[in-house]
Amino acid sequence: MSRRVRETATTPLIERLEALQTATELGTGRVPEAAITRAGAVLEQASTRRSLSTEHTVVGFFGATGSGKSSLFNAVTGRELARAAATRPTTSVPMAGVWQAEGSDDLLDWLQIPERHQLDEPLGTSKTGLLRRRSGVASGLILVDLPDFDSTTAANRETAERLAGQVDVLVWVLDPQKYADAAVHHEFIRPLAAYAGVTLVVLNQIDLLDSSDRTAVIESLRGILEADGLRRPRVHAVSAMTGEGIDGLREAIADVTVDRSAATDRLLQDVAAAADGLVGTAPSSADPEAGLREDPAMAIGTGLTEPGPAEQRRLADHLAEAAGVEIVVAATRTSYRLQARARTGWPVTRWLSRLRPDPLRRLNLRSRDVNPAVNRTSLPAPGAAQRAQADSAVRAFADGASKGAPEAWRGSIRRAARSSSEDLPDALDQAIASTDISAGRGSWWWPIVSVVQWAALAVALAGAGWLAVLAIMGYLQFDAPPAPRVEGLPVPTLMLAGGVLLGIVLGLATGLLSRVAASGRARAAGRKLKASIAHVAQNSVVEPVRAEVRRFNTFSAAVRRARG
Ligand SMILES: Nc1nc2c(ncn2[C@@H]2O[C@H](COP(=O)(O)OP(=O)(O)O)[C@@H](O)[C@H]2O)c(=O)[nH]1
Ligand SMILES: [Mg+2]
Repeated sequence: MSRRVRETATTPLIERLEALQTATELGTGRVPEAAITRAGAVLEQASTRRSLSTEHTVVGFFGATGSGKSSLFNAVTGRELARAAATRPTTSVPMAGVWQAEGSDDLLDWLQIPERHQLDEPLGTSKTGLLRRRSGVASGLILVDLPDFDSTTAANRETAERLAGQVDVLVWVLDPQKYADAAVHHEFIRPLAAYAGVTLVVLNQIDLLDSSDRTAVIESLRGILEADGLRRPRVHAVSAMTGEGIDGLREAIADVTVDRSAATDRLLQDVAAAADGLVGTAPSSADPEAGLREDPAMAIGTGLTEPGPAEQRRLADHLAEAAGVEIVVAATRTSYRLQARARTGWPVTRWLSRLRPDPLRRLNLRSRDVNPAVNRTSLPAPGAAQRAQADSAVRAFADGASKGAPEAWRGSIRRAARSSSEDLPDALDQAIASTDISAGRGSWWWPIVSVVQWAALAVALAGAGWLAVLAIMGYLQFDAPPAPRVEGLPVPTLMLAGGVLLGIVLGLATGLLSRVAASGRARAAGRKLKASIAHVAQNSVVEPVRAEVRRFNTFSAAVRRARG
């Protein structure tokens, strides 16, 4: 039964490890390398620890030189195994006392503890016999005496630090002289405060305190521990020398061992801390809580919203501006009007309009015979200003999309937005070149007006010719027949004046009409060009940003699950 209970009890750990795995994979290349490395180490450590023995609980004694770790080890085991000393050399190699040694070898190898003592006695005196009595089944306890955390020998410190990262239960051994030592608290207890659930605090050498001072010292220590981040810490006041309080400590150790959940609890804590590190700025092993403090809660808590149509439109508008769509639109308008005048203007003056070059042709946007797919415009190459404009539009879009995300992800979303910034100006130019803006296409009414213009000119010329013939005949003293009259006015004069007047009036009228039509053309061209630009923006900027936002959302969901 206990096995089944244990298996279901480890399921949340497996889920959270998987979540951490996912978050680590998704965060790679995004969040700081150190956090990824740390999460990777936690994943590896968890899988190793779980593959070793779940039957054993590793309890380590940590503390400063002379606090009494070795003495306490002896007192708890009831055997003089460890060398306790007032002067150096102090403990330099970790030593383990093992209850139920079977199956513990690999675990001890992994912990790199060479010195092992098999202990068959129930934990403590036969009177207490706690482990055996409580569990009913044999429970594995591995008690470890460690070198000093503040050892002057670097190798000793490293051993202690390494094992602080590996054991299932941390026991802080303090003494009345140094219990308030700032270095101990800041450098060791505080950074490991997240492990409060698997931490025991022992105030050793209590025999050195008058009974009247004890409560005050214990209260003071509790206050400091709370400030370290250990919530409602319980302090075991003991004396390794007199044996006072040792039974209570044994009982506390037996409790966590019988539970067999310490290993899992510790790993859950490791996973949560690693997940915190993944959303922090630059968590270091010296300050694993950096992530917690910097918590950019909102985006991690809820994920980001993918950029919507309004943001996309704004981006496209800015890019269109930077790409020179307005220039093309203006050219479309002018081009139409020039052509309209050339085709429908008063024939006598329409040649004048040919003196002005067609702006669309100058932009290389009128050559219909060139394959538009490979066509290039001759729009002025984007200058620094336009480039800056396009860049800032892309940046604004990325910043909007990443708002609330941790800095590292804001950077990665910005990078995604700029992933094709090299090719963006070209792509935009291409989009303009390949958009059909009806360049060079006339209007249905042009030929009609043209015919009328030519007819009017012909009538005027006929009138003028007629008048000329009459004038020449008069000059030569021929008797010319009088010109017919309408309403008292001579017909040839009417033809000349009427034809010229019609041509001019019609020219003015079509000028107005072509102005209106040109605006319509320009608007339509603007719409089409913006649609093309929007398409490019979609492929080069919006989609990459979307993908990265989705990646972040999956990442933050995984972090939430890993945090539990
Ligand atoms: N008075 C008193 N001295 C102790 C107690 N525990 C340890 N000591 C002494 O403190 C010194 C250092 O002890 P040791 O166990 O080597 O400390 P460690 O460096 O933390 O392993 C030794 O001289 C011990 O005899 C205690 O509870 N009371
Ligand atoms: Mg020692």
